Amino acid sequence: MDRLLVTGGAGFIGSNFVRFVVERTDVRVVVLDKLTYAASREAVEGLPSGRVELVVGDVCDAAVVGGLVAGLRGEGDAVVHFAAESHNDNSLRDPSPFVQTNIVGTFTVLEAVRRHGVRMHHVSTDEVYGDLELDDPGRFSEATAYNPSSPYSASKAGADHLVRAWVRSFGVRATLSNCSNNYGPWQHVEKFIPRQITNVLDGGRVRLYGAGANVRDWIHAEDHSSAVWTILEKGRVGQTYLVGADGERSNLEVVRLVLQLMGRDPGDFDQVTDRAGHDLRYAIDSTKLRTELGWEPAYTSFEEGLARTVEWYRAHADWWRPKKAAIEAAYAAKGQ
Ligand code: NAD
Ligand code: TDX
Repeated sequence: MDRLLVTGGAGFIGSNFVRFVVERTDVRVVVLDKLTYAASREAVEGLPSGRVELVVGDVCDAAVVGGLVAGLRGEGDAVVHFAAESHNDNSLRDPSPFVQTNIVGTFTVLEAVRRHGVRMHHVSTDEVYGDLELDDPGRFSEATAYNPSSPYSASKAGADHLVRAWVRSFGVRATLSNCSNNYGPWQHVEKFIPRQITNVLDGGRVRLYGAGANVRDWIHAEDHSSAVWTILEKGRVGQTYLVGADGERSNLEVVRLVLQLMGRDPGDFDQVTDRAGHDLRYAIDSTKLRTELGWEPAYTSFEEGLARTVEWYRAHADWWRPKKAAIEAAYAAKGQ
């Protein structure tokens, strides 16, 4: 690779990906990000200047996206599309920005790469497949039928369908990945793991939706980054790759582990109002990515990755604390 346009590169996973790329390669990166509430300028500043440029703009703005994509005509150039509204709970309150950014934004990127013949990688989620029963012996694979539950996951499913249609109808050179739940540095405090860690650091209470039986399949954001990089380098155009690190844990297990790692009683949490339509279980079979492209996760111990994440939040209170009070007030208003 030579030059990358990374949409949503100031968000949690996008910024981890940009850091992964500049620390390991000579690739030059342009980040296009609207800097919504979910973004962190700090996450991209501090990276080698001259290698990363931040353009503040909307991925739905065809003129801005077209202008940036027009500059990427080399064989080693690509667009990596992370930009999205990403929080399920927010999509239940107001689906509108999800439809706009996730569907219209993806359409805008597709039209630009179609016009300029540029390679694209589309970043998606395992939530497009709906959920599994707790005792289902199966996991999601590339062959699983789409069955999204929330406005967020439906908007991501719509975006995935657009990408496949643009590949087939217009010959766009795109790959797709659907990853499981990420954790790690720079994740917004609205999300499950950082919310609980920062609640403990702030002397507040840990909040579990319902009984906590819901299962998520956790992967460190750095492993998601290495998977996207592997697909950019070796993936076959038109193909979808599922990304996961065999990290299934119930929410109850995660909450108990966070409390234990932080020196608290593992039973010291509150059960709060459950999420409407709450997906029960996600689980990824990443055999295709591992066998065809030779990818392996580096974080094989969730417990160790989580312990490092706790330390990261402990050391970065200046970053998360200003966001915390408003997020907790919004959750409190919903009984969560
Ligand atoms: P995030 O909410 O932390 O970051 C999203 C970024 O996109 C932010 O920087 C935001 O400012 C930017 N953005 C939002 N709307 C925009 C717009 N209209 N124009 C330009 N930029 C805009 O999200 P994340 O958790 O880092 O997720 C990144 C991508 O990965 C998303 O596509 C998401 O669906 C996907 N994904 C996330 C997870 C997860 O566990 N978080 C798992 C699988 C896939
Ligand atoms: O306070 C909480 N208590 C709680 O029990 C919060 C915020 C969440 N939860 C539960 C809900 C979920 O079962 O924890 C689980 C994880 O919740 P989120 O962090 O909101 O993630 P999830 O809804 O699973 O979606 C995430 O993974 C897939 C990302 O936010 C998506 O962007 C990604 O596509």
